[in-house]
Amino acid sequence: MKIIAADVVVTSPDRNFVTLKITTDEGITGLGDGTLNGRELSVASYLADHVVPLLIGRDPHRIEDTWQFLYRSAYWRRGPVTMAAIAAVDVALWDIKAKAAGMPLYQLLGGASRNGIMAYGHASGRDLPELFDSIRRHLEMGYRSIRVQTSVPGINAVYGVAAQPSIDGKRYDYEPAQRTALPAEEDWDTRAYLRHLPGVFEAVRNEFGPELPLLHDGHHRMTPIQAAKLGKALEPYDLFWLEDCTPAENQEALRLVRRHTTTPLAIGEVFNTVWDYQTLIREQLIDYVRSAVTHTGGITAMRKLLDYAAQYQIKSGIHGPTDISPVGMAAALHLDLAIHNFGIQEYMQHGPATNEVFQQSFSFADGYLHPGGLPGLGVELDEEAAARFPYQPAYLPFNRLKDGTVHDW
Ligand code: GCO
Ligand code: MG
Repeated sequence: MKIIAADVVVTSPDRNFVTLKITTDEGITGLGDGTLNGRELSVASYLADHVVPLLIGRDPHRIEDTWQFLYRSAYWRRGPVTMAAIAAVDVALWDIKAKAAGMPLYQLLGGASRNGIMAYGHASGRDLPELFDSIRRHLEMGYRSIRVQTSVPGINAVYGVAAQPSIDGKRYDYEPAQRTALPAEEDWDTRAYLRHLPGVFEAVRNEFGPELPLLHDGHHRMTPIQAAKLGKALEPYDLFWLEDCTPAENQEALRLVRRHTTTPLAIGEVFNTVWDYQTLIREQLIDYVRSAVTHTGGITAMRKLLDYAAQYQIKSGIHGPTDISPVGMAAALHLDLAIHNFGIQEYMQHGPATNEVFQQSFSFADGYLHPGGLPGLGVELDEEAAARFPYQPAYLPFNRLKDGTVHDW
């Protein structure tokens, strides 16, 4: 089999997505996700200008060789744009291989290690009643594990909190990127957040009981000592995890957090290679790996990263916000089903326009996702529908402290 074409499709149904479609001389096609929120066009150019010409004529079955070739022959290593582009190729090739084999992709990764994939959804509220409503709505939608984000008194806009409650009761309408020409400015105060959050978790536990798995995302905003303090303060509420408590590119910082708290820690959605986790995994400073298949070099690289983590009893918690396309989500689900050290899968639901562009075969019921039984990833791209939604500039916001200092968002 030979690759005869590779097309980059940029579409913006509910938000921007970058998709690579690889076509073979035998008529089998494969899809890969290269969406990088707020930097979509860079990945599209990396693919179209520098990668697609290298793919034509290659044997699509040689996935490991293609991965190593794209990684090493660029000379320049790592980085989100490069690794998202490599991921798009890698996932498209796995899709082709599985379609050629006539099997759902998870079968090629070793087969199912479980019956379903436990998923968590994002509840949020500006105050407790709104937060409780959102949690109830997520339970009705089938979620059995819930991430809790809440406004903080004195701060105008906080990461993860929907501007208004969902109208149809079915969709979660928090979307990190905003369709603005420039990034929006938000405000932040870590001390106010640290004072407020433990009380919120106490109220949620009192209302929903001890069993419901609860998660929280610190979104890189704390110093190590602040993160240690928060982890300790949240211990009575038995979190499933505290995510991105510090800007984790300083891996050693987690030693200090770990020394002070038994709250489980999840890190890595902004990482893109196994090297970003070297100290974190070897010293067992985290409990969950948060990388996205889409941003970490695809299934080939994620499998290696998660196998490495497994030796240290560290589990998966694959990134799955709306900025991972249905193609990237499907790739995550096949991997989740196959690996032994699965932890949990993030699942933020896409909107109707996205579901029209990407026809999907996964299911979600009673807390569990399943990728379905179609050959390959189980996702098809409707290119005519995609063409109806051209790219729209959209950016993630950023934070400033009260005195004007730029802070992690
Ligand atoms: C999460 C993430 C996202 C990111 C988003 C940025 O845990 O789901 O923090 O919401 O903010 O992916 O593009
Ligand atoms: Mg996060």
